[in-house]
Amino acid sequence: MLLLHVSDTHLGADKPRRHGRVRERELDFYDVFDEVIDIAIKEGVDAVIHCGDFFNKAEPSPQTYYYAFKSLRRLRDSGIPFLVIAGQHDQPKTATLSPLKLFDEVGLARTLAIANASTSVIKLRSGELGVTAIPYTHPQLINDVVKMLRKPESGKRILMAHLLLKELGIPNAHISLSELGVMDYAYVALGDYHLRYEVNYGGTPVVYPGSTEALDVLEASDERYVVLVDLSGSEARVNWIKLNSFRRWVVLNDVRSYSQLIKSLDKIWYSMPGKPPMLHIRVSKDLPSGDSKLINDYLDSLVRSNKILFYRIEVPGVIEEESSGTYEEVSYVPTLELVVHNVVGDKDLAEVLLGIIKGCDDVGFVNLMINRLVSDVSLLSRLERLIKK
Ligand SMILES: [Mn+2]
Repeated sequence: MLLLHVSDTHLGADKPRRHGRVRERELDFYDVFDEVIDIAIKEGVDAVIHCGDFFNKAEPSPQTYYYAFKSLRRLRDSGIPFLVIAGQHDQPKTATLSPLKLFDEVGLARTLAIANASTSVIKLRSGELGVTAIPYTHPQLINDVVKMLRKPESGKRILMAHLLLKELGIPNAHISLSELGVMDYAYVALGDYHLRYEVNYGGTPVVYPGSTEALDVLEASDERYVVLVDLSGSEARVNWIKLNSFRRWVVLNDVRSYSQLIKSLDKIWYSMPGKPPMLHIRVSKDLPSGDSKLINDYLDSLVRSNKILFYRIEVPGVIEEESSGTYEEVSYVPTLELVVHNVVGDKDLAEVLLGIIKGCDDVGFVNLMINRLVSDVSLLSRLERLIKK
């Protein structure tokens, strides 16, 4: 029996959000989820198990539904069930429906746990799978929930949960491995922690695959994964599968000068796989004063030529946002109208010029626009000024 374990896909997220590139960033999350589906189909798994934060928020946009639906339909058409539990991001804040329920209703997912833990035995292609499922639960309540859990009565047993283990050594952790009682299970599939983590507890593999995209530079990693779990033998076997289509971060620490930055980046371009990366640089306190502007201008040019998606400069003590003037105003798909308006910077003049450009196969219309220009002295002198610039 083969399972593909994935978590924290955060569909609909566009983090970190940057001027003008929000849509491209959002598409990254859909791309990588689609790659996960490709892997599931290629490996011929019995089921995909998703450990929560499938969506980034409990009210996904139509676009998010569209991409989620498309990917999950491919999985269903290959006869592979999708088993999912809710993370805090999938749980509605009020007593309304979780978006995951919708996928249950149309037969694209089997939601095992949204607000309450559950135990079920699921018939899969190569046998029965017993699943104990714990959705996101407040850390103060988790021990009570765990005490009430029943083990599944038949099949290979796994535990799926969206929680933070105390063993991770981070604040707001939920529970420790011994409190969770993981030894009753052949495999423990976890979600909530966005980086890869694996520990073996008394023979039971306990695994966080990590999120499929980094939502922040602090989660940046050169590699991101899904986990192929083989439950055929008496012990679970864990295989880490590297994802390819996520967007990389380039993080440069202690940048001391403009020329040093250029040199470091030149080296990086050679080895950079995949999409244009996101760039985060931390400049040194003693950066020469003129270099700051040079760096900004250079990074702006990298954004414009699509060598990077965006950049962020961290100055000691402050986080400085990427601030490229042109990109703040140009929307994701720069239309002819936007480009002309941006270049001309004068609304009336832009309209006349657009009329001429767009009407170029309609001589009458072009003449009309030229007449408007010639008959309005101020408009004509504004055009002269623009040309001289
Ligand atoms: Mn998450």
